[in-house]
Parts: sequence; C-alpha cells; structure tokens
Amino acid sequence: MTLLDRTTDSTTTPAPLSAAAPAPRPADVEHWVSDLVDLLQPDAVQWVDGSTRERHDLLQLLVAAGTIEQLNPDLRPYSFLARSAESDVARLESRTFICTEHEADAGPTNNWREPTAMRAELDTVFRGAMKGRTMYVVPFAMGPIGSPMARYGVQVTDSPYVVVSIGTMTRMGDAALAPISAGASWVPAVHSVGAPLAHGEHDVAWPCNDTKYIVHYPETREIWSFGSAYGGNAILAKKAYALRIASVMARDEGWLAEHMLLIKVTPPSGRAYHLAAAFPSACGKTNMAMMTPSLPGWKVETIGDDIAWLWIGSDGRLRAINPEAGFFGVAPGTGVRTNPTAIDSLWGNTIFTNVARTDDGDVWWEGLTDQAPAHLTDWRGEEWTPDAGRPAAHPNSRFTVSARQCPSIAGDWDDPEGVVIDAIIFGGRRASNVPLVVEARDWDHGVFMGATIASEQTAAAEGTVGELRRDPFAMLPFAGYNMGDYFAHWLDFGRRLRRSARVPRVFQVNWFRKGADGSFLWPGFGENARVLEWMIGRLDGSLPASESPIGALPTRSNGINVDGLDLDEEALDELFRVDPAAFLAEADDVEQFFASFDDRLPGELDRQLELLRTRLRAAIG
Ligand code: OXD
Ligand code: MN
Repeated sequence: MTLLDRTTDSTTTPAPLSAAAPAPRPADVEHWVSDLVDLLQPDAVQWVDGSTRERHDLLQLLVAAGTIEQLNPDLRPYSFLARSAESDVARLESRTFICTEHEADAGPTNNWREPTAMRAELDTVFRGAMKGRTMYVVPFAMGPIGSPMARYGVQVTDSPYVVVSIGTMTRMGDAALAPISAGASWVPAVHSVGAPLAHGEHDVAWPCNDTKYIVHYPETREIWSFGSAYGGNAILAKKAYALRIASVMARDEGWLAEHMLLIKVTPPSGRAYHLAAAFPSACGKTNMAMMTPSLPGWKVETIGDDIAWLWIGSDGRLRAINPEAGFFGVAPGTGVRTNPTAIDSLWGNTIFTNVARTDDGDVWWEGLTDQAPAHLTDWRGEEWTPDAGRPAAHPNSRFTVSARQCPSIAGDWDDPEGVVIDAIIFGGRRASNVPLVVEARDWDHGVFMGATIASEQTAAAEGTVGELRRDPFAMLPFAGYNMGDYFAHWLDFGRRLRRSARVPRVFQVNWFRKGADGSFLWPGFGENARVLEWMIGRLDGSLPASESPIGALPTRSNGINVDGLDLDEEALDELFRVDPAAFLAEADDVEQFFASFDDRLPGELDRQLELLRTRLRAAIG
C-alpha cells in the first residue's frame, strides 16, 4: 500500500505541477514576509503553491509528526484522523478581539481592544513564536478566481495541518497568487500555534499554546491569530476573513458577508430557485445545505453550507457566491439516515478531527449510525465501549472535505457571477413560540426578524420560552463592526434593492419546536422540503397565506403539504400557534437587547418593534 491512493484538487484551476516555474512573488507580499521573518524567527520559509504533490508531502510530514494518522485506505481512501490537544477543540469567542480606534465601532457584541495596545501586546507574544518551525506562506482566494466578488489573502502559518486545511477550504497557492501579482488587494493574516521549539527539542503531536488570541484590525484589514490550530481559530480565511473582515469590507463597498448556507431548489416544474439561509452555529446548516428532499420530483442542490457573500449585480438582482471551496462540518449528528449526502461526500480524501476510530481503521461519531460499534478508540485516543458514559467523538469534532466531493453540489456552485437569490431565510433553535415558517411582511420586517434571531442554549421547559441567546443574523460572533451599524447596512441594502429589479422575500423558520411532552413536533431533515415547497408557492404566487401579528403563515386548508406525514391535527396546530402574550413578553426582551446598541440602533428597528406590539395587542383585543 502506498500512502497516496487518490487525491482531489480543491482549486478551480488544474493543480500546477510541482516542477512548473513558481508564480511570481508580488513585492509587497515579499516585503511583508521578510518583516514577519524578523518577528517570528522561523527556521525556514516555504511558499505554498497549492499542488497536489505539495499536499501529499505535507500530509506525509503530519503523519510522521504524529499529528494525523492515515485511516484504512480500503475503507476510507486517502483520509486522515487528527486528534487535537484537549484544550484546542473549538472557536474561542472570549479570546476573539475586534480592535478599532473607537470602542463604539466594535459595538457591544464584540470584545474590543485598543489597536495600539493590542499591537504592543502581540508584538511580545509573536516575537520568536516560530523558532524551530517552518513558516508557510499561503496565498488564498475567497470566491471563484476571476469573479467580481473574489477577494484575496495571504496567511502565514507554522502549522502544516492548517496549510492542508486551507487547501481544502479555499482556492490556495499559485492560482491565488497570480491575481495578487496582477495588483489585486489582499488581506494579511498571521497565524502561529505559539509553540516555538528549542534546538533539538522534540515536538508534540498537536502544538498549541494555553494563551490564545484571534485578533482583527478591521480598519487596516489585518488578522493575527496565536495559540490554536483549531479550524475556526486558525483557518483565517474562514470566520476571521470571510465574515469578520469581509463584513467590514461589505459595509464599505455596499455588499453583504453573511453566515449563510446557499441552496438551489428545483421543484417538479423544473424552474430552479436559489435560497440563502442564516442559522446560528450547530442548528443544522450543513444538513439543510445537503438535504435529500422527501417530496417526489424535488431536488435540493448544494452551493455552500456556511458563508455567503451577496451583492447587487449589474442586472440589479441580488446575487450570491459561496466564498469557500470546502466543508468544515460538525461530525456528530451527521448520519447515514439524517444526511446521506454528507456521508457520501466523506468517502475519501477527508481529514477528520477529534472523531473516534473504529478497530478496522475507519471513523465513527455519535449519530453516524443508530448503533455504536462495540469498541472504539475515542477522540482522546482512549479505549471506548458504549457503556463508557462519555461521547466517543468530541461534540465539536469535524470533517474537512472539498466541495467537489459533494454529490449534491450544484452545477453553478462556483459560477463567478454567482446565483440569483430568490429568498432569504432566518432560523434558530426554538422549543416554543416561533412557528415552523412565517413570511416577513417586507424587507424591513425581514431585517427585524434577522436582528432578533435567538437560539435556546438549553431545552426550554414545557410551554415557556427557554434560555435565549440573541444571535442577530446568526452573526453574533462574526460581525466585524458595531451590530447596530450592521442592521443599518441591511436596511440600506434593502433600499438599494427596492430601486432594482426585484426584492427577495424573507422567511423565518424553526425546525425545533417541541410539544408538551418535550419531543420535536416536526420531523425535520428531508421533510423540510415541505417548507421549501410552501415558500416557493409564495414566491410564484400559487399559495395563499394568512396574516398574523408576526407575519404571514400557511393557511390551514392550502398550506404546508403534510400528506404522508405522521403528524396529528394537534401537532400541526401547535407548530403554527402564535401566542400574542408570549410574543409581547418576547418583545420586552428584544427591547432590552436593542437598548444595548444605544444610538447605533436604526430607528426603523424600534419602529418595527412598536408595529409588532401594536399588532399583538390588537390580536389580544
Ligand atoms: C462553524 C461555526 O464552525 O459556525 O461553522 O462555528
Ligand atoms: Mn458557521
């Protein structure tokens, strides 16, 4: 058996042969790299070209270092398992900083630090941080190269695990360096695991540092990350660039950088619709993006599962791209039954992190199959049996795989012109109150819906609203500027859309409403296609709606198609029940949340809240 069984190329262009002439290095990037060499003091510098040969060499290096192990190639060709340090398993919001001149520009939802003080602090932290290691210089593109929406960056990192991850998640290497050489602007991103090696010191399998920083300077468009190799903290192209820094670029340039999945839905009629949907982390975005619809003749295809960039095209229509090139998905809960498409995508060429290993060298996690294997090696590398009383895979364990491997990937997923968006969906995890689906009255009401998204941190007690975390637009940890200004930007974007060809409809969904016995009322997953069917009926004008104080709901007689579903009348009523008193109580909670934005809250959102209260009071009578 050779280590190299098969590889895929995650770039949009053929992988350059390693023997080909290297891409010209832009002088400004060279200059930046040379300053960083002085600061970080690496033993060597390697410019990453993005070739499959280079990826192979890095994977070999990681196997030799014990960071990853190769899985059984007969079961999971050319795939690997990484086990992180126990302290390095998730995004660290408490160590994520937005450094703007004025605190108010970061806003109440971000950790603010004064930039000069932070630069001085980081200078100490990063000095000599790469001693004993290689510094990789990693050019990358977000979005299809050549797209008017593509944006570029260069990350330096001392983690080969991070390099191969960036290789899957972005268009990386020479293909991205070429537009930078031709003058495209680029965002500098510095990453170190923060574990310098003394001469002759033996490395650990997962180097990292107990002190961590994920620092953003939105005004100068820079990113500095220290101490972690976990994806969300270390693949800086993703959350740090494509959301936090890009949200600021989007505000300044008149577009939107959003925490949204993108799908293409084709009903039996054959006319395709494109939808963008924002859900907070861990609400099933990847499952929805790869949905296998239960309705005969319906097709859902994947464009993106986490991030969307939206803009008004030269035709005046709302367009979107997925700036990423791969999926960094949460493994637990992704199952053969619940998301067969994701499971098919993971057939090979996949890096798994912190999942469990089976005795025959494959992977397993909670929810992959209904029954756990009798024996596993858990994510910490310890023996595990089903009676262990602890999960075998870390709850935030991940798979990293190229979008091209997804069997449901849409033909237009990497169209440089993007896809035309027909509707925007907001969702959260709500055990009570929020109906299965409701349509906003107009764009501004939709912005109000987005601004007030909440998710329950814990299951709600029967009939009452549970512990809520407001996660506006699912962007709470990802907006790189004052969230009040962000709301204003959305409202302004709507005004520009209104002057253009068509304003997309806005919907709110909730797959997670529970009945009196605490069980989910709605089956979810592929059955969510029934909700898409209703939305499309609204878009093409074929389905009526009934007005409610919170928006338009499906009608009882001509609403959601529940044929063949095991759903009794009572459950259906409960799924759509709007309790005006409970919503009035929620309006008070929203008022408090809005108050935290002080004078940065757009007046229109106050107005929307008052309009809602008036409609709710009228409903009570
Ligand atoms: C993610 C997240 O990893 O939202 O996508 O945390
Ligand atoms: Mn996400």
